[in-house]
Amino acid sequence: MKVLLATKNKGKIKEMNALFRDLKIEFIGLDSIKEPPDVIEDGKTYHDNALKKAMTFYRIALIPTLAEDSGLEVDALNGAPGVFSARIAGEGASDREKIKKLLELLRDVPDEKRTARFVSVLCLVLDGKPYFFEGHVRGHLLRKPSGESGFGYDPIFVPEGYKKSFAALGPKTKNRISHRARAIEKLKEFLKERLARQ
Ligand code: ITT
Repeated sequence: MKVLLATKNKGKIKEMNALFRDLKIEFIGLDSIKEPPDVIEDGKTYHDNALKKAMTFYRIALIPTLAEDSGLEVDALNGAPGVFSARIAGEGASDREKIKKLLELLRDVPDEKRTARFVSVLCLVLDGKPYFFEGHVRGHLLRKPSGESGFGYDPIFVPEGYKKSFAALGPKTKNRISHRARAIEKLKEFLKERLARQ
């Protein structure tokens, strides 16, 4: 089965490819589309944004299309940045700038109140119909970045039950327990059933 992976985030592409290694799915990237449009992520929810991204590219490519919207919800910020996680430091800001901005917002928040969760919502459009899969992971946020792997807020997010950040734990551990891994687990169950019926 060929699936268009509708994301421009290289970190996500790498993780998705690793997480789908055991299924017979060939991912095609957005570089296969001539002049891919920029999708404005103006939805109020992850579901709205994931649907908009998946549907936009499905209508162009007309093959099964997978998109994801994800974010980091910080308890001390009442769930922010959430759907704005990619734009917390303005459009086009680097991961380093985003982390810096978040750490500034959390400067006066004590260690025991620095709890947060990552959320991943996948939208798969198959034959024009959307299917959603959701995953979460809880953890807490460090005061300064640590570790080199992953992307986004990985250097400051320590998952529950661990002492190191996702970036320090490395891809093997992250891909077992992350929000994305959990959402993809559900999507895989769905696809296995579908592929068995074909
Ligand atoms: P696409 O829309 O092209 O998929 P994006 O980077 O804009 O790429 P999102 O709109 O879903 O993706 O933004 C989610 C942001 O949340 C992302 O840019 C990261 O900063 C952060 N994020 C999501 N998942 C993460 C993870 O596994 N590790 C670290 N940060 C993550």
